[in-house]
Amino acid sequence: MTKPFPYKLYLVISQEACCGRDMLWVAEQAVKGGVDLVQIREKNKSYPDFLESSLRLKEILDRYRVPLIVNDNPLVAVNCNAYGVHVGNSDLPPSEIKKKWPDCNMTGYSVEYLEQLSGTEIQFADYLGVSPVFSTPTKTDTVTEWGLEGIAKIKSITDKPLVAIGGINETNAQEVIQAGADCLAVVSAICAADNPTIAAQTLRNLIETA
Ligand code: TZP
Ligand code: MG
Repeated sequence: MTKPFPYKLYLVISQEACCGRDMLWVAEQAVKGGVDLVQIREKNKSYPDFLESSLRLKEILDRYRVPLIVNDNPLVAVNCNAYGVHVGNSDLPPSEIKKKWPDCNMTGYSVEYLEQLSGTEIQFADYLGVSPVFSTPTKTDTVTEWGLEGIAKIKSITDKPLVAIGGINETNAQEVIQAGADCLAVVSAICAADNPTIAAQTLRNLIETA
């Protein structure tokens, strides 16, 4: 069964991606511009630091009623009362998350291989990350570069909401939506923008007029 997925612009944020600026400030500016879902993705933090950053971020997002998703770590997600968790092939699979954490509202699952679509795990995911759509310096340990054709292909196989990620910016946002993505996820297009509010507004407009 597929739950409604009303989100259009998904910010994936880490302190490192924010070019020396406070991640909490960047997140708040982005939400003011139209980001409607936020994922905290901290690959190098200890558990206590990851949890502390997540708690702080959640406090801000709660003010705007924007849900928080935690990357990789269901324990952090549970302990900061996040809305959900996002996992990939090297993490706890969605079926296990649903078993261990039945109250989890949303489990995102990265699709990196076509074979995943014939496996059993995708049925336990609430959305699929099409990862990456385009190659990106933000994440270099990627497998398939799906491209626009990849989005269309995945769309023809599953009715799960598709979140496109990887190399998405103002120049390609509309074609990614037109190819079948339900939501765009970005790191650098917002975290590295001089003005994260304007960057988010611009992307949001492009999505809505695609
Ligand atoms: N997963 C697939 S690509 C990516 C992640 C986390 C990074 C996307 O970063 P950017 O800067 O939006 O290309
Ligand atoms: Mg992961």
